[in-house]
Amino acid sequence: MLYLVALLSHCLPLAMGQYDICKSWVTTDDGPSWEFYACQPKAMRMKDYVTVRVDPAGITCGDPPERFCTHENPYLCSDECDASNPDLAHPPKLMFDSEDEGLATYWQSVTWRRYPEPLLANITLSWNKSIELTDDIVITFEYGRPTIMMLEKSLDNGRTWHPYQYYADDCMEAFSMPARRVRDLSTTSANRVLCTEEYSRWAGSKKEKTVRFEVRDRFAIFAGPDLKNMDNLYTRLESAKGLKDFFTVTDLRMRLLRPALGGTYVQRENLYKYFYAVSNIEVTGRCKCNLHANLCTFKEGSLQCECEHNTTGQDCGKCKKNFRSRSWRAGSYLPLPNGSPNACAAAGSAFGNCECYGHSNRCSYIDFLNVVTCVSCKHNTRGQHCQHCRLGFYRNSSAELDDENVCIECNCNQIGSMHDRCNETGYCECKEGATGPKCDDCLPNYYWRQGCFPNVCDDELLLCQNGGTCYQNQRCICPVGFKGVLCQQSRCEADKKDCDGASSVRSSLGTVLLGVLALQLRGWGDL
Ligand SMILES: *[C@@H]1O[C@H](CO)[C@@H](O)[C@H](O)[C@H]1NC(C)=O
Ligand SMILES: *[C@@H]1O[C@H](CO)[C@@H](O)[C@H](O)[C@H]1NC(C)=O
Ligand SMILES: *[C@@H]1O[C@H](CO)[C@@H](O)[C@H](O)[C@H]1NC(C)=O
Ligand SMILES: *[C@@H]1O[C@H](CO)[C@@H](O)[C@H](O)[C@H]1NC(C)=O
Ligand SMILES: *[C@@H]1O[C@H](CO)[C@@H](O)[C@H](O)[C@H]1NC(C)=O
Ligand SMILES: [Ca+2]
Repeated sequence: MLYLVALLSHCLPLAMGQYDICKSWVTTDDGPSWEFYACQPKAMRMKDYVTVRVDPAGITCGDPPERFCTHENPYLCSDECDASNPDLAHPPKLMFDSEDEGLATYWQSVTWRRYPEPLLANITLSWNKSIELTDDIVITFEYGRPTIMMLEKSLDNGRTWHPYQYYADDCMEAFSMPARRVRDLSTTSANRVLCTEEYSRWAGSKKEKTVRFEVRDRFAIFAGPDLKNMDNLYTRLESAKGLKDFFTVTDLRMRLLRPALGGTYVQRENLYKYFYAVSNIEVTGRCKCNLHANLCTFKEGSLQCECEHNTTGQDCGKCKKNFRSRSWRAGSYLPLPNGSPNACAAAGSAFGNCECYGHSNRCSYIDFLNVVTCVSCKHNTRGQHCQHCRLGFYRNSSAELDDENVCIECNCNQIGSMHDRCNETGYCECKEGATGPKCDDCLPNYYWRQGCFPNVCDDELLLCQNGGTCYQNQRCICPVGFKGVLCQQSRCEADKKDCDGASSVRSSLGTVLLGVLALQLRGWGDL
């Protein structure tokens, strides 16, 4: 186990002294006891804990070995990339090493020999842990910065991705977006995703090497140019919707879309000078521990918060077992300067022994029953301990009693079911003819029309008579001269005026019986 915090804190620019202890032993009038505070780990160099993936396969240069040249020396293509020779290889890990000797080591892509097919590469960084950025992301390119690239982020370990920033020498042309600068954002737009031209223009490959995602400039909107007023930033992070999440990531992806062109158009006769080379990716941030931990350690290949306040989980995102008498809450930066720990409390610590499985924060004593009961059970629970599901909900058998998803809505079909309650496995009680767990299907020989109705006709038992045809099991379409549910009745018999005198009596005993049967079937009057 590696305690990273002390190791790295001295080299970080953003020294925020606040919120660095989770508890202290204090003496009060009632004697000594622990006092708890909102707390967070120190910022760290996150590149030390990252896993990287470069796509597509074969985009890294050197397999097979290949020559390349630089924009400064376009006709001296004597440099070589050879994956099998450690001195000439440029694997992805060289984006994260420390370059103590001052010599740049870098990942390099193949050259753009397939021009005009675009030269595309994705560099995906994953931490398997939510991280809150505390300083700029700085990507250093050797031999020139891409003319078009994009930064994306994920908050759910790479399941979904969102644009973070667009970079192009011409934002309108590349992304149909106006060019903006982070410095020009305001308090209401601090988390806007924008396109910037500041890092993509050609300035000579030695001069301007870095591409930034400006975290400090965005913080400065609230905390002032030198980040002196961190209190204001922390207040905003608590109150402005989505602002904290904007600076939180589990993964980052650089989508390299067009390499440096040396300030001019692509020269087809010399494609060996177009490629990507990244020597460093600096990501500074802290583990997100929901203000319940001040240490974050690297265990079994992943960062983990050392949770306090009787919380647990990778991000201290839940209460420990037996500490669930109120629902879990993140700690808060407010009120300043120490914030609120919002610690989890032991079952039984509040009121006698009233466990509410985390579905209620409040217990109440009912005098005439002499019981303590949970008040306002949330998450669709009910009962003295919020241990039952509300009517219309059933118990999720794969969830524990203290899970927010413990009660699932019955979701009975309003028309097909008797009521909106269901049994323990989620089955609703169906009206006649309806079936299925939610009563949204019909039994055989029934058809659905605002509920299930028995078939009037089918092609086996309930035949339409006298040459009538069965329409969708719902009615017989009768030939001229016949009517009735099963066309069993001659119009002559029913109404002598319909008769031209030439019709004969066709009704047989069988059709009369079928007619009676059909009339008795529920729903016939609807037709
Ligand atoms: C890069 O990732 C994006 C999704 O973020 C994907 O659509 C694209 O195909 C990937 N490109 C390469 C070259 O793998
Ligand atoms: C991610 O972290 C969790 C919790 O520490 C761990 O259980 C899981 O194995 C990790 N996954 C990977 C792919 O490292
Ligand atoms: C967490 O639980 C322990 C053990 O019961 C207790 O001593 C401690 O005070 C609790 N901490 C908090 C923040 O509630
Ligand atoms: C049941 O609970 C599990 C565990 O919390 C959850 O993953 C799942 O989504 C829940 N099922 C439904 C239908 O809500
Ligand atoms: C719920 O109802 C369905 C359908 O009637 C039945 O199969 C199931 O066994 C019932 N479950 C329980 C727990 O009663
Ligand atoms: Ca390097």
